[in-house]
Amino acid sequence: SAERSARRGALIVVEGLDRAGKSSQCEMLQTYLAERGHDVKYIRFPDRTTPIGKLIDAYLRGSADQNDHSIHLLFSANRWELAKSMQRDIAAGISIVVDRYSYSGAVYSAAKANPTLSLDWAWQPEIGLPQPDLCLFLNISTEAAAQRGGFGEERYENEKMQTRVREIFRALFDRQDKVCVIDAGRALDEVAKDVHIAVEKCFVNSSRNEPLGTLGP
Ligand code: Z5A
Ligand code: MG
Repeated sequence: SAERSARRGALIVVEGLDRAGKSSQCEMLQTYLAERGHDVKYIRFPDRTTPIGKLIDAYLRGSADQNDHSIHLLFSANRWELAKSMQRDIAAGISIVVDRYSYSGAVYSAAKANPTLSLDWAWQPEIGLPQPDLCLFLNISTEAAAQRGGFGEERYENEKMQTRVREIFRALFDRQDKVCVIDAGRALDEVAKDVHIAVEKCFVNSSRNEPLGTLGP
């Protein structure tokens, strides 16, 4: 109906620890939604293709160093540079599946245990970015993640960092609305089934009757 097509798109974020299967699930979700007639895009953060993204890529690969605070703000700036186009797409009825977002941004930086880089400090630059309608947290044990291949070469891919990231994700999601925790330690299709259920629910009772919100403190 005309009323239906006038609805804005949904902003769906997929978060989680390393190897939880975020990118795999994002791709499957994009296909699932497209097959059901939704206009849908898949984006990922960091977006390593922009000038800021190239700085982030060099940092993650270890070919360039950055001060903890500087790199944190670059990750955030990488989201801000896409915020307008995300808002435009959503208003035009396009749904967006986002692979990592502000939650990873705050958590990985806070996990460095830098005394002047608290979780609260890390969240501040995220305030005002588009607010997801749904955040799916793909939860996986350290052991199950390890079975999907050892640590990679990138900067944060070590046990000490990943353990702290796990704890801080938990602390952050205790104070966020609209978070759906999914057991990602199962087969791809089983995880996907739960992802689809959560997304369908979000599409039905959606905040999409209201304008897209912005992240608060
Ligand atoms: N970071 C940050 O510090 N600040 C920020 O603001 C942002 C990010 C946005 C790079 O992110 C780093 O940036 C990351 C956080 C930090 N640091 N770390 N560590 P990234 O998103 O580019 O990282 P990635 O390497 O693309 O993602 P990932 O977390 O490692 O993987 P994933 O996307 O969750 O999983 P996947 O690629 O879908 O699957 C991993 C493997 O497991 C693959 O071989 C799959 O085939 C397999 N897999 C997936 N699902 C399953 C199931 N269900 N069963 C069996 N096998 C599976
Ligand atoms: Mg990924």
